[in-house]
Amino acid sequence: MINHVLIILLLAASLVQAEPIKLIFDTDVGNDVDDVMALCMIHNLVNRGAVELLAVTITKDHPQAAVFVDAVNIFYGHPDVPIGVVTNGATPEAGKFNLLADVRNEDGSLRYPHKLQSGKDAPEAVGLIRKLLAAQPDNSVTLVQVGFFTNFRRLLESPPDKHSPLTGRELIAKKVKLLSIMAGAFQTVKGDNRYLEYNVVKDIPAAQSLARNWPTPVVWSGFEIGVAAAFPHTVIEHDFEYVKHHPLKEAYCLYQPPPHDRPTWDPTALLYAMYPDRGYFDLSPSGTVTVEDNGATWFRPSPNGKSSQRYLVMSAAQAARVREAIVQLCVEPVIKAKL
Ligand SMILES: [Ca+2]
Repeated sequence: MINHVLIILLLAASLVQAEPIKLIFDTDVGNDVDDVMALCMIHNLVNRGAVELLAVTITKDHPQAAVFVDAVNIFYGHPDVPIGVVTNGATPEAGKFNLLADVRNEDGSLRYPHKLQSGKDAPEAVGLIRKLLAAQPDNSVTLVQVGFFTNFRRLLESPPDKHSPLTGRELIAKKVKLLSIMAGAFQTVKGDNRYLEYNVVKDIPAAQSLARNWPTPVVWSGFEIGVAAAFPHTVIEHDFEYVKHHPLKEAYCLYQPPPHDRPTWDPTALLYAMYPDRGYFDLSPSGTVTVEDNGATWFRPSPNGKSSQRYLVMSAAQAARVREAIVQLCVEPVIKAKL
């Protein structure tokens, strides 16, 4: 009898729904299509109840970027996700696919409806993040950064404000559980062991400050990881037919059409943050990442184990699993009706 009770209790415990991951997604959407892959994955995880998307913040300084994000959010049925924008940020050019937000159907209606008319109407990112973090339980928020370091560096260095008496660094230490970053390179790339990775070189002082001063665990997905798990272009060609127009398929084709397997840089940083215990990746020893003045990233193991930065390591077998997980999370059909 006691054994039966114990078994029932153990079963009940194993069936307890995990709390959704509280996520802030920081992106330079428009500069490459892998940001859109990651955003679609997030929305499908929201629909599964696995993620609570607190906000999308943007480091691409073009007003159409926020409008495109708003359009994708609405496409997936999440029109109320807060969007924050950078001011005086990097890459002010338009990008290759954010213009999808303004494409119209033959009847004049928007192909991808949106509420925001311009990023200029969205709040500035750092104030928005401070407000959201202040309202969350301690040690509960996951940050995923797949663009430049501008917003999170400014968050780190922000002073107390009306949302919190804490400095940015104190607020992060109190509220943030993990920062997962797509940036840098931690393996030799094309024979170059000092590969200068795009997300770092566009705002090197910000990357240096964050790498030096961030107070929580940080995991870096280096350039080599996304390259080793590139997105199969046949998926773009065949697996979005459930809907007439899909923003990921159209963005991919505008960015660089099939046949082209785009690396999954940003989705790998997201996948690790969502499923750190599923064995998709291994982790380096803990240590420190140094960003040099030219943007090169160097990892040094910490002899005392006190530092809490690591980078992703991925075997060929893991790469096959990672690729498939990213594909399936991208192509999952949009839920049109509540269950
Ligand atoms: Ca990106």
